[in-house]
Amino acid sequence: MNKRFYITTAIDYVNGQPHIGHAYEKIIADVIARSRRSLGQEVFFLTGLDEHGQKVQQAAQAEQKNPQDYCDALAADWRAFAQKLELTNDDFIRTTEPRHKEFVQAALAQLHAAGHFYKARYTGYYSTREETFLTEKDRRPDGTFDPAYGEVVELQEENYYFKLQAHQQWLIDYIGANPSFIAPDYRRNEVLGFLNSQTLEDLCISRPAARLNWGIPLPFDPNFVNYVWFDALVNYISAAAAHGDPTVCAAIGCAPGPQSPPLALWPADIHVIGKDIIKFHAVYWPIMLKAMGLPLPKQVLAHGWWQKDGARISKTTGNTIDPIAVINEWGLDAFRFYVLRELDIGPDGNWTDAGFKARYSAELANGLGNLVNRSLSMLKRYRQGVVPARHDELAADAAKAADETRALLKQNQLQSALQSIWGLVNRANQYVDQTAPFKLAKDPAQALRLDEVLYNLAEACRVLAVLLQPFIPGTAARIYAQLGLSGTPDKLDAAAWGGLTAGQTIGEPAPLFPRKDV
Ligand code: ME8
Repeated sequence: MNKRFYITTAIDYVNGQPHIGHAYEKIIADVIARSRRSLGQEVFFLTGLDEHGQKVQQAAQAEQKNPQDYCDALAADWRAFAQKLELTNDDFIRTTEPRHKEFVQAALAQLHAAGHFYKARYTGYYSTREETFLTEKDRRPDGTFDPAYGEVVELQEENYYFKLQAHQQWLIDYIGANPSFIAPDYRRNEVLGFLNSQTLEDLCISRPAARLNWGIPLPFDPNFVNYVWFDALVNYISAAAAHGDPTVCAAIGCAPGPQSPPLALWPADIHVIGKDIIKFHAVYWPIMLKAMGLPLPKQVLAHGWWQKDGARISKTTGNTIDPIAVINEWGLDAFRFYVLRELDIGPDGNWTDAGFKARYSAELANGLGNLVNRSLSMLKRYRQGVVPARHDELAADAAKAADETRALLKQNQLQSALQSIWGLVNRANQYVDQTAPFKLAKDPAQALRLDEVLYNLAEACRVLAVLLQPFIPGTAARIYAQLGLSGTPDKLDAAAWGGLTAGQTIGEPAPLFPRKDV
């Protein structure tokens, strides 16, 4: 059984509709998943929904629905959203599914039996919005708590705690010895800075069912439900167990599911997450896994946050971007291209409608779209759509783009890969201007030269389709179809120059990105 390249996203809270941040993260993971398949790896891509906890319970209450009905209705919207983004996820996990709940209980029972939990009484402050306990250390200099915590109440209650402190030095050493565990680098340094300067507080892993009942009951004490973050993080291994992953099933003692054949998934290769939830993934999650006797994921890849017009995206201030509206107006690939080209994985990004339109116009309509349309239209007009004999004038430029893209995709450098691919787009457009095929066509003595130019252009378009497939798969498929090629350009090896055969007939050219008056 070959281990698959296992990539996951954060599972989103179902307390509202998806926004650009959710879309961005899922597209990053999808492009990496498609890239790895294109490079010949077997991939398993997981995404899903985080359905328990106070946020969801309160959102359901606000709509006077029972939480399960509320989640079921919204889950349909979120699944449809994944389809709208053309995600190639292999599974979609919901934390209210029996397969997940049973697994969480098995993991909790095992950790409890091994002595990782203790029960204690807590007196202090609690942020309902963040579902987290606060201490005096969390107060700002003026004595108040950050408004991001929402209402902070004083609380006294008994709960179960997970012993974290004993693992602190191990985790510091692990992160030090595995520099690619947290990416980008500056996020690793932040986590190390935190771990080196503060003593880890034990993690409260329960909530009294009397206060919050929308959660997974602790198997050893039904008066409590599991803290939503513990429940949520476990999705990455409960899904693996559901597919019969031998490593997870051996550690947790769960029976593999009925599917056949079982898949080897764990450890995950990449958890794609946002910067705000790095502590959960790079501190709590590794310690949970260690306590369960499981290897750690190979990488936690943290992206930044989108803002709009320089301000934090927020429903209350109304500066949201509805990805579905953008996709309906401009097309999915324009959206996928913009978020990946505009923002590298790491820093925060700023969405402006003007910036979106400028990239659409310059890079998609006038760049790629114009290149493909004029290349294929000229081939149709001057050679009845029949591919001339092979010629290698742009072969070195195409090989450079392909080699760079291959290397960059292996490092998940999506933005740089797009820059490299556009190096070829621009070179080919420049080649049209330099060789002026429309002039060559007027001179019968230049017929051979025109053949050469037309081959180079058509073949450059084909190579571009292959390189672009992970990013803008619909467009890549359209370029292939317009070239008269069957199949999909889904293997990077096909980027080798010379794939178009002399004598084959292309299909119908049609604009890929219609120009819009903006
Ligand atoms: O945190 N820009 O769920 P969530 C970019 N259920 N990314 C953003 C963003 C923005 N403006 N807003 C949110 C949760 N995100 C938990 C995760 S995983 C075991 C549990 C990202 O719906 C955010 O960083 O609040 C996170 O990675 C994802 O969207 C889901 O956020």
